Amino acid sequence: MSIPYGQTRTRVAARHALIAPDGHVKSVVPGMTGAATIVLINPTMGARFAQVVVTFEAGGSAVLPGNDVETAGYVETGGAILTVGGLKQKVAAGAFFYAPAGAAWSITAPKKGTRVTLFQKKFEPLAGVAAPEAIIGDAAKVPGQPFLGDPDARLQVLLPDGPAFDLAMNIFTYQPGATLPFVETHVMEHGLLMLAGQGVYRLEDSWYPVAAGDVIWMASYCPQWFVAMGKTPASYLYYKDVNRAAL
Ligand code: UGY
Ligand code: MN
Repeated sequence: MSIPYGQTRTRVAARHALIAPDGHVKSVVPGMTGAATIVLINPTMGARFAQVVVTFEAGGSAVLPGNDVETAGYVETGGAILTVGGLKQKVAAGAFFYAPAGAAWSITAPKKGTRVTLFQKKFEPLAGVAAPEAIIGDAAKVPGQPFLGDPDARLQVLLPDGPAFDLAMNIFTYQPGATLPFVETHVMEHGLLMLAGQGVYRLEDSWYPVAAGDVIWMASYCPQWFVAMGKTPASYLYYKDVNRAAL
C-alpha cells in the first residue's frame, strides 16, 4: 500500500517508538561493506542498546572487531557464512548468533538480499560468573513454549537463560486472536521486529496497528500489550536486557 505524501505510521515518543519501513534511511557504519545498514534504535533515542538491520548485496560483508560490545543477530532472509569467535558456519534464514564482548565476528558471502537484524549493547560482566561464549544456532530447532500457559502464544528463547547473559533474544508467535495476557510494565527494555503477520501493539496509552517489517522500541516501564489480528499467525523477534542488579 502506498503512503500518501507527508504521512507515515512512524512515531518517536519519549518512552517508545514505532519505526515503519517507509521512513528508513541508510547509515554508513564501520565494518559494513556492500550492504544497506539502518540504525533503527540507539542511545540517541533514549535506549541503552542498538537495533540495526543490514541488507546485503551479493559480495557484501560485515566484519566487526572484538570490543566491549556484545551482539545478538538473527538472519531474517537469505543466507551467508557466519564466523563468531572460533565458530564458523554456513547459515540460512532462521539462524541466529551471539558474539560475546571481545569476540570478533563476521558475515561473509551473503546471498543477495540477505537481511540480518542485530541487537548490540555494552556487556555488563557479573562478578564471579564466567562471561558467555560464542553461539550459532537455528531458531527452527528451538521449541516454542506456551507463554504463561497459553498454547496460542508461544515463546522461543534463543539464547541460554542463565546469569552469564545480560541480554535475551526471543521469538514470540501468536495465533490470530491471541494476546499478551496482561499489560506488562517492567524495567527491561525491548527492541522488537515484526517478522510475520499483523496485530495491534499497545505502547503506553497509544494503540498502533503493526505488521511485518515494523520495529518497536519500548523503554523501561513502557506499559505494553499485543493482540494478533488477521488470518495468519503473528510473530516478532525481540531483545531484552536481563539478569543484572536493580541498583
Ligand atoms: O519478555 C517479555 O517481556 C515479553 N513478554 N514482552 C513483550 O512481548 N512485549
Ligand atoms: Mn515485555
